[in-house]
Amino acid sequence: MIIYLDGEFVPKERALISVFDHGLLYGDGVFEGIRAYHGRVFKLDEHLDRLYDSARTIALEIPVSKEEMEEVVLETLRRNDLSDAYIRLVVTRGVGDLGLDPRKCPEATVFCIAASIQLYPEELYQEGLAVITVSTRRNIPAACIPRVKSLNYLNNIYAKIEANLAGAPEAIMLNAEGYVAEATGDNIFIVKKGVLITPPTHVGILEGITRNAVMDLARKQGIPVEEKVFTLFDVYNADECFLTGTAAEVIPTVKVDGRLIANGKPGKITWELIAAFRELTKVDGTLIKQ
Ligand code: PXG
Repeated sequence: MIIYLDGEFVPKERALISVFDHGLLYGDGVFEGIRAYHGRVFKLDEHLDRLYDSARTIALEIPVSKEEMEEVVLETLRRNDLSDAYIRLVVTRGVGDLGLDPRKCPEATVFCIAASIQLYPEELYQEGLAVITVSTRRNIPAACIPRVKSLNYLNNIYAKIEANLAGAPEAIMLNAEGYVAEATGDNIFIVKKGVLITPPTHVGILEGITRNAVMDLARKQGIPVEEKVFTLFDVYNADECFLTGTAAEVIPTVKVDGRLIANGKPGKITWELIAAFRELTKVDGTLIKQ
């Protein structure tokens, strides 16, 4: 495995980070999780835009232009001869001393890992997930902005631990006011009377690339889409529910907190969107080979 690290392509064994890197010491940094399908990187521009927006928000200067970063991702895939892959692109504050002041770090650390992808079992898509709501609330934007895809994932990890202890594959997180926010690594959608509904970003969520792609697909199919706040009442009484994310794509959710969603089977609109999303990944995306 060949890793891109600070301007070089090195074997995995030589891709090492200092213990003084503030990404490690303070979770000070940003990242992206990206997929490649059939020799194309899905929504690469959108992922790069989000990475640079996240970095700007935490006042982190990325020492590589967006155009160069695109080439970093593509070249990492080429060096590993991958056409279907999971890509992890990370920018940390870099090496400093033991003080948390970011000014202690003169230059950001940049690395890119491309690995073969571990697919979710097909049964999960056929049968749907049974998830729970956890007591850990999503970070409030006034403290730690959820739209920033930062290296601080402890909020989500607390929720994941609660899900693990309850034997659930994913967890629904509410915001501090009790509105439905998102899952630990996925966005949430419900369908009610033919309308596709997802929380707006101001609820305090990551604005998922898959979320946005699914909303576009729905609109193209003539399905009305609304971004509006809702509660667990709306989830329990939804006609359909699903989660979206780079890793899971579009995955039906058929039980929440022990309540069946409608008849407990993945819904019709969910199936249509799963199919449309799978088609999109075949044709959309930046070609890896020139
Ligand atoms: N919410 C959160 C909190 C996330 O971390 C999403 C929503 C979905 O966003 P995208 O852009 O992927 O549609 C995420 C993304 C992993 C993994 O290894 C997690 C994510 C992405 C890729 C891999 O668990 N989270």
